[in-house]
Amino acid sequence: MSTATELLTAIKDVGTDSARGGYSRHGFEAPELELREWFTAEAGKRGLDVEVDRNGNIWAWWGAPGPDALVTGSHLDSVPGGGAFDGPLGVVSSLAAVDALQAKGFKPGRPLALMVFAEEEGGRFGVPCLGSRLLTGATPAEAALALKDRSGDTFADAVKAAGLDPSRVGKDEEALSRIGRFVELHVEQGRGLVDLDAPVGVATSILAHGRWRFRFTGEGNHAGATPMTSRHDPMLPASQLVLSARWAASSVDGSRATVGRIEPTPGGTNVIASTVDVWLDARAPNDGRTRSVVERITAAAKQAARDEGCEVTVTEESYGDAVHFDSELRDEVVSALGKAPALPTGAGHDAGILAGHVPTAMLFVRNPTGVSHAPAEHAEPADCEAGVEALAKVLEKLVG
Ligand code: HGY
Ligand code: MN
Ligand code: MN
Repeated sequence: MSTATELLTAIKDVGTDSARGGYSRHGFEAPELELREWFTAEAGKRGLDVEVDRNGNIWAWWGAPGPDALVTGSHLDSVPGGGAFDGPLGVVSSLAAVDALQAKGFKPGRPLALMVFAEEEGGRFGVPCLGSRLLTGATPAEAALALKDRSGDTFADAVKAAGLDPSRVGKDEEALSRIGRFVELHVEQGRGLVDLDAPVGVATSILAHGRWRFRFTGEGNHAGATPMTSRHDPMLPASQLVLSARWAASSVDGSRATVGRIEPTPGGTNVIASTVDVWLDARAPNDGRTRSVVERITAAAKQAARDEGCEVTVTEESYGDAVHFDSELRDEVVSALGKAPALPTGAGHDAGILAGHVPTAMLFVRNPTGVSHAPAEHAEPADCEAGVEALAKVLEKLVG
């Protein structure tokens, strides 16, 4: 029997990133593949039957696979320089919850599976929740297979290297039909539970959120030989985009807009860039507000491009509307816990993708600082164990 903290400790050295700090465990790269093998071995130790679906999502079955299963799980991939808990806490907690239930001789009354979703962060191929989006058909196979990482490898290359058949990637009706209800445990990404003084909470909703790539094209030239009056420098409208993200989001209640990634080409210190790619992450409580924030930012970026004599193209790389979790399941989860606060999240999850197909709930574990997507992300061992206890209670109630 293992605790969540013991299981996290077992993988603490996998995918550490000495340059960025924290972890870089990108989908289907060596560290994440190592974690997949680790999870498969841990599931086998617990007598779970493991299979990998056509999209690279792992299913570990307690008992025979079957319809109307209760499924729980999360992801093992990380953002670049991410924390130790975002994703893995949900995965290790599902293993530890199985330990707790097996230790008391519990036997599921219906099929129960633990899942590890592929490429949840979109840290390698740019589309978040890619494994659950493919499973549900939210992302078409051909679009996914053509996605490229920074080194030019495609998602097709990655799944093939992981031993999967790219020609089978795509909506998986049969697998999806097995899921009766889905519950994901996740470290909270925010301070809601700190403010509520509770170790565990239940999710109410997820912000609408999307990612857009802006490509600014100007005139590459020499940094020293080009007079300031003769430039078409794409870095200027790119900079305007960054600044407008801040004021546009600050002017729309509850919204967030972030630029965390800018890639100039060619990227020389003494070179005026020819193009600059900028990725915008924008989120808000509903579709209308999200679109309004992105429209304001886009208008400012296009005006700045015109002023600098540059071109700009905008590509929507992913979008998901706001998610409101199934209230009946949420109430069942809260009643299984006796009492637990319900709170929203600004972070996206595979549970948000599945929520459009099956009743879905999320459990959050307190994060003392609220920091996430950074090495400082943390959850106290006692709160992690409270999360395992809560998940075990929910599983027992829902599959008993
Ligand atoms: O970006 C998100 O909100 C999630 O962590 N993938
Ligand atoms: Mn994340
Ligand atoms: Mn996550």
